[in-house]
Amino acid sequence: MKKFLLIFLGGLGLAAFETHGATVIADVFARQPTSLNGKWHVIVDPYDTGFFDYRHQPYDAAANITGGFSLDAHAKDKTDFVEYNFDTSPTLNVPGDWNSQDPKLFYYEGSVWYRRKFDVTKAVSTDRLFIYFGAVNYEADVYLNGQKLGKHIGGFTPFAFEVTKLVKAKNNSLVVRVNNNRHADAVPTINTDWWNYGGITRDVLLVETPATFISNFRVRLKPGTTNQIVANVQLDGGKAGQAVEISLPQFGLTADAQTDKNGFAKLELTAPNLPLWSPENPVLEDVVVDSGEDELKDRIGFRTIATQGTNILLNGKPVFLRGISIHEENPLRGARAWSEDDAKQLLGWAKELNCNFVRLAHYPHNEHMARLADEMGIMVWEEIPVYWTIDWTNTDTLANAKAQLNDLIARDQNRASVVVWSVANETPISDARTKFLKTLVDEARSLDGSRLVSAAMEVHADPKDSTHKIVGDPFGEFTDLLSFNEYVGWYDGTPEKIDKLHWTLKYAKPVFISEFGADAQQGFHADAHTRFSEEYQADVYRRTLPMLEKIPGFSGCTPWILCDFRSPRRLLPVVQDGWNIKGLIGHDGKKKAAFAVLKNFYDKLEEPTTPAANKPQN
Ligand code: GCB
Repeated sequence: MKKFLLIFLGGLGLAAFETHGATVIADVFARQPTSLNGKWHVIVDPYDTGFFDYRHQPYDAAANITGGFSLDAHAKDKTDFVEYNFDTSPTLNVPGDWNSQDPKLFYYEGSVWYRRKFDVTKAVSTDRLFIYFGAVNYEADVYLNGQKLGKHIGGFTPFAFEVTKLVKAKNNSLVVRVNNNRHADAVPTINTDWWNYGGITRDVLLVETPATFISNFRVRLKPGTTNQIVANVQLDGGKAGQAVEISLPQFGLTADAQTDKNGFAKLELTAPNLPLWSPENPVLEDVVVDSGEDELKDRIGFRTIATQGTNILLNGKPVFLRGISIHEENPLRGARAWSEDDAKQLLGWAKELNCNFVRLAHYPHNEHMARLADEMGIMVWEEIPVYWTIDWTNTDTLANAKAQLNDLIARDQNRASVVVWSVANETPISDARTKFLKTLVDEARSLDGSRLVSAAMEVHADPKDSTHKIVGDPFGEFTDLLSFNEYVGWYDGTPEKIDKLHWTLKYAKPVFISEFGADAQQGFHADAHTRFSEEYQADVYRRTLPMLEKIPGFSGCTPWILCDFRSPRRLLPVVQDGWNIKGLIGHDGKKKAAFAVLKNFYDKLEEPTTPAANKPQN
């Protein structure tokens, strides 16, 4: 399998990255791909029998020897011994997690083999073909017609394999072994507060490209300007000196350049009177990237995002992030979200709350989310699943986290809505942890110096006074935001404690509260002292929001969380039953009382006009 080397000569110098056996194909939906979604035959294989062929020869992944179920074999006559059969096996929907599709698979963690047959008619005989997966959780071993294409690790980022030479006109057999076992050295690791949905959870596409194609491109404002556009274009399969053109047809603007020996070209154009993207005016421009043989069209917004002292500046003006955290789950189905309709549902609810910002926790969500956020005018925090405790000293674990960050940035770098890359959530302080995260921050900045980089950190209490909260994680030195999760009133005391809090912040940066909240069972009403009641949760919100307003530099928050979501850690019968119920919306889709409290706060909040204008100082 060909490896791609994507090289971007960004404004900050040389940033090169190599993907792990597969690559992101940028702007994949613009290529009018053939969908391979639908019903796939599946074999549930808890003992990984399919990794051995039916005569029990061991499968050798390192030597790339294929065997077992990947051969999609059939008994040739009545004496032949084949102990599996995709044709007579049940089916599951792709995209889709397996847990919500079959009660027997609800808690299942292990391997499932998927098979789909397809025919191919190429539009142009010299074109290339790729099989593209939006995401597979967590490991995918992919085979076409019995040949291994490669392996992908990481449950939330896209990958593609070239199949030009392997594909036949008729009856191709695409087999994927999906395994969602949790591992101590993986990203995320064994313990998470969300459901470990297994399966081919996003679109599978057959993508046709010209022999030399635009594998990736990045178009954005030149740092420090609002009327200069700079574009990096990467061709795959070409020679040096290939002409590349970028245009914004509605402005009559065009620039061209030639590729270097790596197939890379950098272009610049001046665009006076370019309207800037913002939540109030989420204007997207048609952008066309043309390499002669290949052409891609996208709709891209232009804006700047920066910090200055304790302010976040969008297009040079202070902005308050009226946010909410979201998991990639449709609560009405109790299933992994994946479609444009799911994205509309989730972001529609965020809009109802009057949000201008969402935190897509705790891993990369599907591409529709950021694309729709671009159109709806919602700023986005995107995150990789470096969550709680990770194997901080393991170099493979770091490489895995870096690869997920690379793939996320490669996919969403043209989305104006995305303003923050988050490299972690609630990671306990240690030197090894700080070193690990610092490497990720450096990586994010070298790939994309045009966005803020952060992480959801922890808060610590003064040992002598539990109402004195200290935000002093040494990692805070390296992030653009001072972002942290706090649960005073839920895990830490009762709501009255919120009123007594006082804070020491060790860094003069914009303060962003990435989580606070409380459990509430939708429809359970009691007094505000009764845990799990809507009134208790609403009281936590009522007390927390004015308390946060007193923190100097308070620049936004994403309370936990928009909707209830499934979590195997939440075991209280009747009340939780396997759901984390901190949602402002229950898993019946009904709003809880706290929804209105947050909405009311956001409705009344005045946009900061001068630095820190709406923030009372202590
Ligand atoms: C957190 C975690 C989040 C949990 C949440 C909770 O701090 O970041 O993943 O779901 O608390 O509900 O406890």
